Amino acid sequence: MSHTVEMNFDGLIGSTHNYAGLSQGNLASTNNTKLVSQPRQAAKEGLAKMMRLHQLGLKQGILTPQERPHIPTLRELGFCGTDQAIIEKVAKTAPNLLAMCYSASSMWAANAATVSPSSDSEDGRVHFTPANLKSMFHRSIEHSTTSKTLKAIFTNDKYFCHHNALSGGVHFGDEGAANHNRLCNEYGEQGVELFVYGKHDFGDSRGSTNFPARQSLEASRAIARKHGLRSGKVVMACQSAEVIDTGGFHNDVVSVSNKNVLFMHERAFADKSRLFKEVAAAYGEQPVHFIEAPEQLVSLDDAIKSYLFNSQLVNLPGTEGMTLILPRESQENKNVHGYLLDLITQDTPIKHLEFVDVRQSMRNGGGPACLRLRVVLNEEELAQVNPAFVFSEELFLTLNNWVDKHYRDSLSSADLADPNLLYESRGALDELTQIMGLGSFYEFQQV
Ligand code: SUG
Repeated sequence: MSHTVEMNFDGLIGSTHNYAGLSQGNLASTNNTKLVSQPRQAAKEGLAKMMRLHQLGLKQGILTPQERPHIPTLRELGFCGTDQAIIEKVAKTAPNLLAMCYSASSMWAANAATVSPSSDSEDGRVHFTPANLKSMFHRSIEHSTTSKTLKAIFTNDKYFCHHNALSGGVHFGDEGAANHNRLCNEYGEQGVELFVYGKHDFGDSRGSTNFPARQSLEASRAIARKHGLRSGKVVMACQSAEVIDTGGFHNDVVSVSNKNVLFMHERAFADKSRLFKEVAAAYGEQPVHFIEAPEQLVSLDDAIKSYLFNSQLVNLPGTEGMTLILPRESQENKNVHGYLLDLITQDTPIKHLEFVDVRQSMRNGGGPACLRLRVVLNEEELAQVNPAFVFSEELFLTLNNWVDKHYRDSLSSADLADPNLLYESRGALDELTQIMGLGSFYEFQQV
């Protein structure tokens, strides 16, 4: 069998990164509303994280930011005139809408799509479904460009199959890989795909939540069908309502998987014993390690504030045992750090800790795991990936210089009304398409 790897594609943080308080139920987003952001710092933190993982020997890729502000959305909603006139008008009459069309939220690549490796799908191809992100307006405008980006990276339809984002409104609300885990012995072997939903939309209000439950069971089922997953190898599990109401808006805020390990908070799921039973039955003979952080040691509140589980659990080449790539905030929380130091001495596959700074993203509720989309690829598939999107030291340097040239040091909510920001953002993306060899990729380049 050819060697198969898990490649992480991180979202390059866009030049309009700001704190607009757009995501109800995401406490960082709400609590930091109108805080002044630092786009340059944000993008550099993201690039430094990619560089670190690349240096640690992991395959790293990149997803390009989307065009923001998104003038086509505003035109679609009835605003007309020059682009500058539209910005001025929306700033005066609908500032919240302006902020939504300015959000750099496509940086959170875990919400870009659900990806199923070729070893799980009936037709032996890698399947991609861009997430429709229906529950938040600012995110619901991402999927068509996400789809275009994924098609530009994974071009060969002999190996890759691209589906449209699910239609059907909030009943089919889909948040992508943030609510999807995969368990396997080796990446290249048949795995068990674990879909985690927050609501069952057709007529069942059990477990209803105060904060929005974003992923629906109906959406998860549709994706499993479309990806051609084998029925005995799919498990559907419900997020606990308590988690959603404590601020765990996506399942990747309270659990993370790698190979045969599911690392989670003990309260992450509505029915834990059923989940364990179903996963074990689907998985087969070899054991799955369910590693639970007990409430007594790490409260749900601490877990969500520190984003302990929004980490990347990885196997580093040449290193025995698994490594957790964690946000710095989980080192700064005494309880959480104490728990982690003890965890790596226990008899589990998790043996190493690595902390990264992604503070600018964290202030909008996006930790290390939110910033990446995992794509499992065998050697042949890997050879088909568009090399422009593969991370290298050279690309790191080029993009750092590009950020220095184009990004502002700081951005306040009032700055969004400044039409110069629109032109600066376009200037940056124009140069980015040259760096990445993307041609006229963005809508503003096509008029
Ligand atoms: O969808 N925040 C994002 C954070 C996404 C985190 N992703 C994962 N958990 N995988 C969201 O809530 C906030 C934007 C603002 O308020 O300006 C925001 O969209």
